[in-house]
Amino acid sequence: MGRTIRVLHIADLHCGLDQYGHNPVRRRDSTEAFRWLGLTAVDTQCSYVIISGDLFDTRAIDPLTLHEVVHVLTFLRDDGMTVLAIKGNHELAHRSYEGISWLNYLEKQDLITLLDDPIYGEIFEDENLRVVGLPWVGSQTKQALSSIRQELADITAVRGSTPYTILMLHAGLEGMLNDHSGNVAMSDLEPLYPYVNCVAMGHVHKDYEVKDWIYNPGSPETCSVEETQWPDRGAYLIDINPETHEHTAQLIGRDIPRRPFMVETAHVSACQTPEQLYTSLGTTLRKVSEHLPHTEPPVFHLSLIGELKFAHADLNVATIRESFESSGLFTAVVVNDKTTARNQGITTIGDEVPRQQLDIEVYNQLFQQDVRSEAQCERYSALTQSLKNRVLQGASTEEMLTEIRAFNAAQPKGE
Ligand SMILES: [Mn+2]
Repeated sequence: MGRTIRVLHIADLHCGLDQYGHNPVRRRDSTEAFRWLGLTAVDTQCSYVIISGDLFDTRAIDPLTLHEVVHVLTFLRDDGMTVLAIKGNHELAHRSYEGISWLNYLEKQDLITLLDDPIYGEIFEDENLRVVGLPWVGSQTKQALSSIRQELADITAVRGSTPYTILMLHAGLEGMLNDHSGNVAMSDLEPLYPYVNCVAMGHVHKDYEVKDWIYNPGSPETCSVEETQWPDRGAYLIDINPETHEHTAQLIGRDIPRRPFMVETAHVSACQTPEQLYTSLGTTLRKVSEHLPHTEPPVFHLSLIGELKFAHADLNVATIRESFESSGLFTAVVVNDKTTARNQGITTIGDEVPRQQLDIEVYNQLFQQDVRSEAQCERYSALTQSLKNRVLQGASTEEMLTEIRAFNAAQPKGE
């Protein structure tokens, strides 16, 4: 067994991701993950770091993110590491008419080697290995793969042998996510098998590998809550024997100290009023606070589910979010309203119904959706209709208030 060279394969770091509304802690989390991976590459004596697209989250990256990324790339360069990158779909030119992305800037600073030919792929080669990189080209990927295969076949015909070869690709592989969509299929990649020892993918944020040949590490940080279901994702350490062309790949995503996420659901159907719901969520907060991760403050995702017993207009998602935020326990709080309305859907009423009667019918159905007004929906509807007529007749605010006060005073007993 000859010498082994080690490669850190990463993608989809999305450095600078502005998640949950200008949250500086979350922005920094993305570059912290990159820093940890850089330190790991040094500690594990990698010779190469390959970044298969989406190092940055946006083509218009902010200065602090650039500074933090440059810091990592600088210590990698000082350590003698070769860093190879391709552009992902998030790294288009800063100004399209000039065609220059921040990755071109990093290359001009001698911090990365950018493989950037969108038609034939660009080839890097040294004494250990060859790397072919194709930037994100979307629907042109199949055509480009065919060109790359032809180019590698031509080179092999001239040289008579091939070095260990990695293909870097930023593309979705069909069938790897539930929606089965992708830019390339296995049948597009298979013709490259005689010329490529390892396909190092990026783009899909879920980790996957196929036949000890295709590797996709997925995102090291969590770019959306759906990604929390893939806890192993984030990076591969690939050990290559350049003589025998054998390799082994180890997924090390679980070791990345990424921001913990807590995902909870709250059932709203037992709550008859907004106040009861807020009380119940207070209990949820107490329970959650007893199970906090022992590391960093987590991102907290709360989904409200079930049938809402009161009017949707009285469900104040911002207030709920603020009540969790004010606990100071979380890095960010997200509240998703997935509740359904009672007596859902306004039933259709015939065309011939007079306008006033149609109005009453619609008001009745709306008031029936809230348990607090359901029993008296006809009284509420009559009041609404009367107030509407007054508005149309140009009544004063005082006249309207007088009617509402009279309505409240006549409230049936026990209500
Ligand atoms: Mn991505």
